[in-house]
Amino acid sequence: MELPRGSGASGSLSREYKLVMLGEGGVGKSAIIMQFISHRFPEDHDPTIEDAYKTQIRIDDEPANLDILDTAGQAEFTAMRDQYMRAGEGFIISYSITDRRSFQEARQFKQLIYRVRRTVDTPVVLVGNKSDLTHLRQVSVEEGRGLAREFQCPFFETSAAFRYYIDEVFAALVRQIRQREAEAARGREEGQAPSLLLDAAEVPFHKKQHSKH
Ligand SMILES: Nc1nc2c(ncn2[C@@H]2O[C@H](COP(=O)(O)OP(=O)(O)O)[C@@H](O)[C@H]2O)c(=O)[nH]1
Ligand SMILES: [Mg+2]
Repeated sequence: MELPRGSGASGSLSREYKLVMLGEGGVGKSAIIMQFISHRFPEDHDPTIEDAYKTQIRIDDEPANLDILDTAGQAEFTAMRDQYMRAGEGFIISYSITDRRSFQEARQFKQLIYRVRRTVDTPVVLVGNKSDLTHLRQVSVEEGRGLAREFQCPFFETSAAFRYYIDEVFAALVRQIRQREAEAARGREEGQAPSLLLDAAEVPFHKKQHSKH
C-alpha cells in the first residue's frame, strides 16, 4: 500500500479517518475514488477489485489522512470489507442517477451500516453519481434530496467523469466525523454519555449475520 502523499513527521501525526465506499456495482465507486485521489478517470477499472487507498488532504485547514475502502461485489463476504465495515468511521452510499435500481439499493446499504455499527448516528454522505449523463437520468435531484433528508445526511450529485463535487463529498464526510467527535468531547466534559448510542438490546436481531472467524 502506498504511503500517503506528503507524509512525514507532521503527516504521520495527523488523524487517520477510515472511510468506506458503498453502492451497487457499476455506479462509479472506483471512478469517484480514482478521481479524488489521482485526478484520473479510468474507463475500465476492474469491477471485482476491492482495495483500500490512502491519501492525505487538508479539510478546513486541518490535515487528514484518509484510508478509503473501495468495495466491490457486495454479495459475497470478504474479511477486509468486514473489518472496514466495523472500523469504518464514515460511509459514502453511492448510486447512479441513470439507474433507479441502484437508488433503491441505497436504503439497503444504510441498513447494512446500521446492522454493523449498531448506532443510528454513523456519519454518511449520499451520492448520486454520473450527473453528466443527463439524457439517461432515471432519478431526479429531488428524489436524491428526499432520501438524504430521510438519512439526515449531506447529498451531492457527482460526476466522476468530470470531477464534479468529488472533493466536496469527502470533505463533508470528514466534517461530520469531526463534528461528532467534538460533540462527544463536549459530552464527556459535561459528564454525559453519548446520547445516540443504542443499547445492544434495542438492536433488532438478524439471523443472517456473517460468522466471525
Ligand atoms: N459518464 C460517466 N460514467 C461514469 C461515471 N462514473 C463512472 N462511470 C463509468 O461507469 C462504469 C462503472 O464505473 P466503476 O467506477 O467501475 O463502478 P463501480 O463498480 O461502482 O466501482 C465505468 O465504465 C465508468 O467509466 C461518471 O461520473 N460519468
Ligand atoms: Mg469498482
